[in-house]
Amino acid sequence: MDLSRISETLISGKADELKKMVEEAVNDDVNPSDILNQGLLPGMDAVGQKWKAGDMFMPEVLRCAKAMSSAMDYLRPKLKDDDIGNAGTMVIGTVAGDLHDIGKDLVAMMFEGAGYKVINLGIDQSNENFINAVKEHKPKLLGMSALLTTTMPRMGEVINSLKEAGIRDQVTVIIGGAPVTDDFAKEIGADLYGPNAGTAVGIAREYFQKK
Ligand code: B12
Repeated sequence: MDLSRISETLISGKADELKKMVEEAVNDDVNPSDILNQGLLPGMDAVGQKWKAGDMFMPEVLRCAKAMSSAMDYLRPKLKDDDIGNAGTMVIGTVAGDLHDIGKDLVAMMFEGAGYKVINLGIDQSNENFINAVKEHKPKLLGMSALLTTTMPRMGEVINSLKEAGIRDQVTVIIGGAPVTDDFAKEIGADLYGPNAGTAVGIAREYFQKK
């Protein structure tokens, strides 16, 4: 099967058709990891790029994200342990007082696709929840999202709590969200800033390669 057809169907946001195609590919003995890496991920990447360029609007992006999510629900159990988690673990969540999760979930999906085991804490996560999750899962990456200028400071507080708990150097912190900037990330002592789901994985990859 030509896996670019999977990408195209994902970009068109047709969830049922996409799931059918992914099932068909699995039944045709296409390697599930190829379906992910050569079909779904390039598709989702293109969605991110199109949105950034203003060629796609939010309702369409959401349709694509839902289609990706339901295809992943089917594909995930078929991926080998090697495919999931071989890049490391990522804990991600939206900070306390903030209920926005669309962008965070896209970021989570991209990292999952890139081979991370992603623990998505959800929205409105207290500083304590972030710290407890880092202690419990010992992730390579901690991702925090904030969409409100009023909740951005929570990110700095979590980083300070990591320092107080003596575990700051055990995890790489990546932050993002519409009002977040690279300067803000530097100011609060985050390691990385990801402007969007399409580029965040690459930014993290480059960072770990240099490290
Ligand atoms: C959808 C939305 C909502 C939805 C959220 C639904 C949901 N499930 O998420 C609802 C209706 C609930 C909502 C509520 C509110 N919202 Co609202 N909302 C938006 C809106 C229109 C779109 C956000 C979105 O989903 N964008 C699409 C995604 C794909 O983009 P993104 O979130 O930016 O994420 C990308 C990047 O930022 C990055 N990223 C995001 N997180 C992370 C994390 C990491 C680790 C990395 C690397 C990258 C990354 O990658 C993502 C994908 O490319 C924005 C406007 C805007 N243009 O941002 C306002 C906006 C964020 N909301 C705003 C406001 C004020 C509110 C409310 C206070 C409104 C009210 N008066 O009730 C409440 C607050 C609720 C709360 N406590 O959180 C303001 C914030 C203003 C400010 N500067 O603080 C905005 C900017 C609208 C505006 N212009 O006034 N909102």
